Amino acid sequence: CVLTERRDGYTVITLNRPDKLNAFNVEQHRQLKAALAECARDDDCRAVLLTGAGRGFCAGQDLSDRDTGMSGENPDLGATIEAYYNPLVRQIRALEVPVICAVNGVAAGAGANIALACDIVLAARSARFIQAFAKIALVPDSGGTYWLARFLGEARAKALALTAEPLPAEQAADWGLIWKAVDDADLMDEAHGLCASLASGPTRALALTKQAIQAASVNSLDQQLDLERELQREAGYSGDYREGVSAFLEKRPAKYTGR
Ligand code: LHQ
Repeated sequence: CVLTERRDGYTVITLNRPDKLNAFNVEQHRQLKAALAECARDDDCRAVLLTGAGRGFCAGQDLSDRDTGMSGENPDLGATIEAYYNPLVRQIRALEVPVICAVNGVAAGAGANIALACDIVLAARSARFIQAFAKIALVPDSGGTYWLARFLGEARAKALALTAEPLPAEQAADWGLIWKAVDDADLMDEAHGLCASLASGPTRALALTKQAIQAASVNSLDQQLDLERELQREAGYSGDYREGVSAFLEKRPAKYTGR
């Protein structure tokens, strides 16, 4: 239920349970985790493109799946989250290559929040983001309360989470929740173009940049300045930095190897 495809420099991961709008069962969690781990191991994978098959991106937890440990008299949903969703969000944030999400259709519940965990989110204009949790008497998870509060501020975060109203892609982009909304027909071309371009970029510097921006939300300015100094030190030792400066001075395009 997860397809992976190697392209030149990047890997495409497609959630593939289209009849269920790619809702997560245990197997889809297992396969996605393995696919992301393989991307982390593979030096030739310098970006990841995450998307969904069919008309939806992901409808969150498969509410009909018994194996996820979420049904029965007193289900421990905390255990489900600890076993599957939290590790997935952490895995995406820790991956040392950019993760691009192409939200091809509805993204609901944990499906919306896993998209928001990715580094750059493009969405088809017809796509909607739904914090569906309140509809089934649950709390936003997979970082939902963190992304919403941080990207949108409390006013919009609370309204979206408490009402579970769908947020159209265009508005999500206008509000700064995602990078951009793209015409449906152009979504995948644009996402592939972005991945190809990032995959031929200075991968190490991009990883350090991702790390720094993620740290910014909890650091003071002083801590962040110190972190930037250390990461810049590391970037400065890279072959790609030498190449970047040489290419600039020689007025030619840089040829980055990711090292
Ligand atoms: C589904 C689902 C689905 C199963 C569509 N499950 N079949 C973490 C840990 C522990 C516990 C619980 O949760 C979590 C995290 C979460 O993600 S909780 C939130 C779970 N997700 C939802 O509540 C969203 C449920 N889905 C919907 O509200 C709608 O399907 C949306 C708004 C996403 C799309 O609506 P439509 O475009 O009208 O499509 P549809 O409802 O007709 O769905 C198409 C099919 O997919 C349908 O099956 P059927 O056999 O009737 O064609 C749905 O039953 C199935 N499906 N989401 N989450």
